[in-house]
Amino acid sequence: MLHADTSKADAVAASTVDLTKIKPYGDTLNDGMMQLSFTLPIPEGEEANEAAKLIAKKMGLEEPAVVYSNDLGIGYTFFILYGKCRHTVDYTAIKVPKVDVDVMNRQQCEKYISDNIKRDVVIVGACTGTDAHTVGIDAIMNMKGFHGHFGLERYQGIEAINMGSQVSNELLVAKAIETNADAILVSQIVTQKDVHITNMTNLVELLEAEGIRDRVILVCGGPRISHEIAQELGYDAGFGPNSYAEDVASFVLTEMAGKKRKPLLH
Ligand code: B12
Repeated sequence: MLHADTSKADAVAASTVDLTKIKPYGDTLNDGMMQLSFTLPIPEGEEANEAAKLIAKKMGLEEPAVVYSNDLGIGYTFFILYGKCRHTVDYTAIKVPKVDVDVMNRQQCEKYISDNIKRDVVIVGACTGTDAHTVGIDAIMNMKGFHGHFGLERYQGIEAINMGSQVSNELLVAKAIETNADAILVSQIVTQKDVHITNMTNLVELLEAEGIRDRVILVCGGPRISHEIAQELGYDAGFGPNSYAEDVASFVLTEMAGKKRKPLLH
């Protein structure tokens, strides 16, 4: 997408890009220039710079240059390098599985509830297992939301129950049953030893054991979560970085109205 202040000359250049062979852009189109940063466990100096350049070369960067290096104080050095990427990708061949929903804004969601669902929608959410990163689930559920997008608590017609972080799957399922939840939201960041996969799969198994998996809409999110991963793990949808409450609300509401799910107790 071109920014509003992009000059006409740049706009012409962008329209002539061969989308089957795109590569990074620095100064002139297709120059391949890119910047990368990393840390090496060696002290700052000429040898360290050379090591950083060799790493970049092995990664396929041509003419790598160290433009910044900083001694981290413990025999480690941080680098920023520029270099030319020689690879291209075919942008036209890319297909990313995405949540397929027309996103409504908050007011449209609220109208959708009163027109189509005609009762309050209950959504229970938590950051589960050992994961203590509350900010993501708060961004989606809490009143103030994220980046100027109000959270679900702000939506008329949605009862949003945010259980916080380090919530066990058992507790989350119990809460969903107690509140007759229409949807369960799970936030997961911690991925050491794929702990998020075990944890997220365990939730699906618990819901199945309770016989309620097909009666709740199950949504997950987090910086490493994609719709594809979510579906592989048995979830209805997955949301990654830069998702907002309206994305989730639109999905949950259209799922509720579209599919004839038998809700928990409604
Ligand atoms: C803040 C922070 C912490 C804080 C958390 C405080 C809190 N109350 O949340 C503290 C200090 C506790 C912490 C601890 C740890 N952290 Co930390 N932390 C971060 C940090 C800096 C920011 C995360 C954040 O708040 N992002 C902002 C939110 C808004 O973004 P988000 O979570 O992606 O959420 C958005 C989407 O993903 C999505 N979303 C998220 N959840 C959900 C849920 C649903 C249902 C939906 C629809 C959408 C959705 O919507 C949100 C808004 O768009 C990140 C690095 C970074 N810059 O990302 C590391 C990071 C996440 N932490 C990391 C690590 C390793 C840890 C520790 C293990 C460190 C340690 N060795 O102790 C511990 C783990 C503690 C634990 N038990 O979980 C790693 C994770 C690496 C990985 N494997 O992916 C990161 C990436 C840092 C890094 N580069 O290494 N951390």
